[in-house]
Amino acid sequence: MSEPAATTKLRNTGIILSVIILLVAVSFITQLARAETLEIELRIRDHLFFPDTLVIPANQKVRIRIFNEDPTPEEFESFELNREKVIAGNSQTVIFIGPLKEGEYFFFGEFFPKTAQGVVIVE
Ligand SMILES: [Cu+2]
Repeated sequence: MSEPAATTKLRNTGIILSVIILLVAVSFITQLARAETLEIELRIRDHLFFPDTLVIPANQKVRIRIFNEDPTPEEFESFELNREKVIAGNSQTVIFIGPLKEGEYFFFGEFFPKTAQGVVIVE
């Protein structure tokens, strides 16, 4: 049994509207997520961090893209940030930190701890 053409048309319009609303909602959420995550870059060169001081805002999630420009591997390590990650020589990785309270959070390169040192200042 077929339903009247007007009912079918109404139902299709409803489905199309739902899809449009869903797409708008998804793009809105994506933009929100993008705006909330700040990205900063950190480089390792000659077993040193550049910059050695990263200033980030409190209560915000931050993506740190770490480039290891040395040919040897290094491990980003921080007890205070509770992070450790090995980065192979001449490659990059990403770590996420935060949201954090105001303060200073030290980090170092576990393979070259005497030279590779830095701090995240949250303010
Ligand atoms: Cu470690």
